[in-house]
Amino acid sequence: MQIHVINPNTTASMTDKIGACANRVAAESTRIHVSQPESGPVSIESHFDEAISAVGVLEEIRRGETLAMDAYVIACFGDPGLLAARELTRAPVIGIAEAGFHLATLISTRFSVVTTLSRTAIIAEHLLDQYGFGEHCRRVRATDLPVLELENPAGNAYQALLEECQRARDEDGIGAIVLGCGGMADLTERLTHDLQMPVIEGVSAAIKLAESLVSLGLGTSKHGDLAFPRPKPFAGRFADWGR
Ligand code: 5HY
Repeated sequence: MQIHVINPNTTASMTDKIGACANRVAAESTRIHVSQPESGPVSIESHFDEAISAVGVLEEIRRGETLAMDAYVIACFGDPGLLAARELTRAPVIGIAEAGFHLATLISTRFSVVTTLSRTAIIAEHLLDQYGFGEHCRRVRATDLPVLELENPAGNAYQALLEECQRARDEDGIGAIVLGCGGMADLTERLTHDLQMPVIEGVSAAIKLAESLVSLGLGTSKHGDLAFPRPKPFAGRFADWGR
């Protein structure tokens, strides 16, 4: 089984970290391909960043389709371009936010999300409502860490994240925590140990969900809104995207 993991931002160290996490949890028979768009923001921290990164995600899906991938993972907590990506393939496409939410509701009645900047918390709240998990999530908390602070080994990102998770554990009446950034993929075990509470990060969750769907022969439905886009000419820089 071949799974294409896409880091929608253009920071290679974060792409490597996400790839290492995916390889750590993937089944023996699963082959992980990891990539990032050639163009786009080094980190995704706003609606604007998301909109631009979504085009990069679609470029990577189009490339993956030429390599016959069995599934795709969008490894940014805003799940940028998720539905558009599903239109381009029969393979399952899993966003790490949606995957994290699904697993959290399987092991806890209520969970909280701990993410990066407070300005991106609203994006997670929109996704919770869009996916129908609003009732299950008690709170989306922000550490106000810029995304790339997670790439700074000398920084105090871990301590800031741990303290916000401790507040969530002690104040929100929850049974689990979902980490709100692909760049937190390598912190799960340590946080789980230090918090003594289930901590879920989306990259691992998405890999296991993708493997389950593929092994069940389930892919993106082509009936209804996720059918392939209707063929039409595209102008300008997207001219070769026309079908
Ligand atoms: C992410 N940004 O997972 C999101 C996190 C966020 O570049 N990778 C990013 O803050 O929404």
